[in-house]
Amino acid sequence: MKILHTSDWHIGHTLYAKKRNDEHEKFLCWLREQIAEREADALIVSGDVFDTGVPGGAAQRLYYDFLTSVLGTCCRTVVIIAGNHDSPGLLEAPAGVLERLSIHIIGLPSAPERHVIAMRGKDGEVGALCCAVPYLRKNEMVRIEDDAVTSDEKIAMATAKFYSDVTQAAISAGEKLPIIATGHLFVTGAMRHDGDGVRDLYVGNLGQVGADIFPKELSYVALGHIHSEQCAGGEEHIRYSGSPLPMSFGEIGKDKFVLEIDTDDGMRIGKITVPVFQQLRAIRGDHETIMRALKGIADDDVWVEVTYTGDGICPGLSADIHTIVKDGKAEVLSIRNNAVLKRILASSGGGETLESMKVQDVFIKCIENNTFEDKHKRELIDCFDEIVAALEGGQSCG
Ligand SMILES: [Mn+2]
Repeated sequence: MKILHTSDWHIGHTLYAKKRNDEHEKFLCWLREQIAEREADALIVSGDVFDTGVPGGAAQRLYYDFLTSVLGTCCRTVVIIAGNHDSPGLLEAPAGVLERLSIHIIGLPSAPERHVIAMRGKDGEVGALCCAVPYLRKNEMVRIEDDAVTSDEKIAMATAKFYSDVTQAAISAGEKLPIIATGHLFVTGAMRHDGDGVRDLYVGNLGQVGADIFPKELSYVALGHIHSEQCAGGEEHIRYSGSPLPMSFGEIGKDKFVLEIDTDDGMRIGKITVPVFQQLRAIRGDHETIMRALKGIADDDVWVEVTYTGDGICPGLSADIHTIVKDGKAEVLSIRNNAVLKRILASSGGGETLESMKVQDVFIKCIENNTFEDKHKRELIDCFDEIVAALEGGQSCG
């Protein structure tokens, strides 16, 4: 059997204020072509289908149009799990209808056997089993009454137990078939980079687990949550497909993939490079550098992020930038003036520069310069983290 693994579509995502529906439409059209050309038997989407728990009509339309288009291909099974950005309820609402079409939606954890999905090959026979495990929220997990372990350890133990139970259910359902699991979580050691839009700051939600929580009977683990393609815990068969679109300007130049797993060829894993559907460009420098770079790309169909790093405050920066690009195709989505922020930092003392600090550190510095009680400081920092997470996701928490 040939299975395609993808995740973190984030349909409905915006880059600054720019909607990305065109890119998603192109990606889904391309994905459908890949399914047909490669004669894939199954498709697994490992969470974060939508960017928010309340996706708009256009975003949902893209999703359902895609599912409809897949029905006309050789792909006989589609498995979709909810990620931390998805509303499990919204995703599962049409599950009954979609199941009739062999499109399986798993939003919430339930009885282990309900997570086992048969995937059929071209001959119509079951060729592999999928243990479809969605993003697991702490409050949905088994309570472990043991004060000797921390809350994070309890979540990791409950997660491991859930994977073990579902894998056992698969083993009893069909002997000797390859078993493929899904997951939407952070496996220890996974690589991230700034601004990749991955929320890992959720208070009261799943933190991280070791790759050793996945039972050894699993032939492949199709993971979502991390936006760059990589294997987890050094295991080739435990993999993140990564998001198909760059989630921020920080990901410029990084290849994006959909993974192809062949169960008949020793679980061979192939990487299919996703085309770039929208050119992005980040420009940093002083006034002259920025103007020169913008002049060079003004007529290109490109979205630009500008960061001014010169010494002067440069009050006319925005106006100058808009004059240069106003008649071209290039669109400047963001202008950040670091000089203004540098001044604020300098006035608060200390030798830090903005470049060397994380967003959260800057906020903590502001908090420290005020007289708050400790417990209020903690609350404010938590709230701030939540806002940052929401902004990185492009929407409010959901
Ligand atoms: Mn994601």
